[in-house]
Amino acid sequence: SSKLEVPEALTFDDVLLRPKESRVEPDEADLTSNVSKSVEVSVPILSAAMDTVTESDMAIAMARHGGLGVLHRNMTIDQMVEEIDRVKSADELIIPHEAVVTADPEMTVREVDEVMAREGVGGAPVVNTNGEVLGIISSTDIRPHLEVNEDDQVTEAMTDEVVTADEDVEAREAFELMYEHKIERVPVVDDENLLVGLVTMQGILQRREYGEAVRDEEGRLRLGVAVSPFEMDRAEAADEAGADILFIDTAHAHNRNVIDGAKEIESAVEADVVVGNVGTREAAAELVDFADGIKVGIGPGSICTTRVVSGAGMPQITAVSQVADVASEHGVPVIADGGIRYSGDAIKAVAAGADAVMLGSYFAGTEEAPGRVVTMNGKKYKQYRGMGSVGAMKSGDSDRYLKEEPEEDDEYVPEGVEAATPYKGPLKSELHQLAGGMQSGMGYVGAATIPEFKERSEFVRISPAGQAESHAHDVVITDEAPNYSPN
Ligand code: RVP
Repeated sequence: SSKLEVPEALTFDDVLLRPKESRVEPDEADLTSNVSKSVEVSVPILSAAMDTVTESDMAIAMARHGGLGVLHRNMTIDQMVEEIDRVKSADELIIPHEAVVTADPEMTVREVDEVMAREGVGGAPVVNTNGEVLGIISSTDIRPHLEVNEDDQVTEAMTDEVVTADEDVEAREAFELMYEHKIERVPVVDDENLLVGLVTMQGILQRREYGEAVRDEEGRLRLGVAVSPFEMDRAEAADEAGADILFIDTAHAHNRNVIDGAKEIESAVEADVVVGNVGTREAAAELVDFADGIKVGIGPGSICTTRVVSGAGMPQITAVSQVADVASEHGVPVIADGGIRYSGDAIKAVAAGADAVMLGSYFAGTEEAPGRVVTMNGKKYKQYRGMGSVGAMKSGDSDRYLKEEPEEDDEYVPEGVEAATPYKGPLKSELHQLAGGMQSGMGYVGAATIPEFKERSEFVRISPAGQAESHAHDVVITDEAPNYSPN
């Protein structure tokens, strides 16, 4: 019957990139790409919105190293706002007024010394009750050999000719000021000399360390935040707190209610709105009119059992390619989400049409992922679980896989499992391997940029024999490579 004349759908292991003439050295390949219409990243890699993958620590590390973290939504709105604040203030050039440790002019030298020690800072603007900057005191001003009496008022020991900067100060200018005056910190003041914030040398040097960091117009790290299509207050709170992209986070976005909710959110917020997940052309066609990005993946995730439990899904290379066919015509970026085990999978996803990739299991074992390290049989692991697993559904108000909370465990119909993944150390080296492997792929295809690669790359279809040949075979591995483990 015609029902059995079925189309074929492919995934990562079914294809390889066809090598082509090249003048591109891998380390010169430029990975700059777009995650959504207005957010560009240095490396097109996102960490998944899962409660064992992305909280503020992960989001900070991802953005510092050129990618983007997407905060999960298994937390209260208040917690979410706090997490967003942590990311947004992590590398701020100007530490805002509320967060600056200040000294009161009435304080004694001893009191100020104690405050600075307690807060772990080396200096503090001296500010009167109106918020006016009277001077600045640093721990070097009050060392005993300077013959300052501990009971003196701070105003006697402080520097009162303060070097200040105004609100639109930039990093270079602040650096030069500090260099010229041999100082470590510069209060930022408004026209009336009221304290607005503080720039520190330490802060500037830290920012310099992360040359590829993904930042907003104000120089703050960028992040994405997962929201439900049915929770306007969460979406608005995330937007207000400074989320750069809201990810409408569903397991099946080709659903009328989801689309209506997503549209409503899109028109209420300033942030870009990425909608997902989908896996077909028709779904993409519904989203291109309003979405700033489309996320693809129905069942490819390592901890995902959707395809087995529901019988529905779409192998990821075909899913990405179908969605990208439609989205690219409308200039809407596509994110390939789930199923990526190796850097080669990531760059295959880009060849299929993705502008960026999202990974869960790859990052769940890193130091920056939430959760603690456990040891089993002498090996270190971290917990990793699907957001549709019983554990994740129970611990949050997540409605991605669930509308109403059951009372008994066995009433859940999960679409994910709870697992453990080898502990991997800091994110930085994982990201380095992933990005480096993607650049190698670009080298084999002869493409210097992501858009060029999407255009130039071609697939060959491979057999199970070809697949076996691809992996290390007929040997016993003696020294594990940092970017490869069989299975
Ligand atoms: P992976 O990188 O293969 O571990 O996949 C991560 C992705 O899996 C997530 O970004 C999400 O789209 C999907 N996911 C998360 N939870 C579940 C589930 O419980 N089924 N699936």
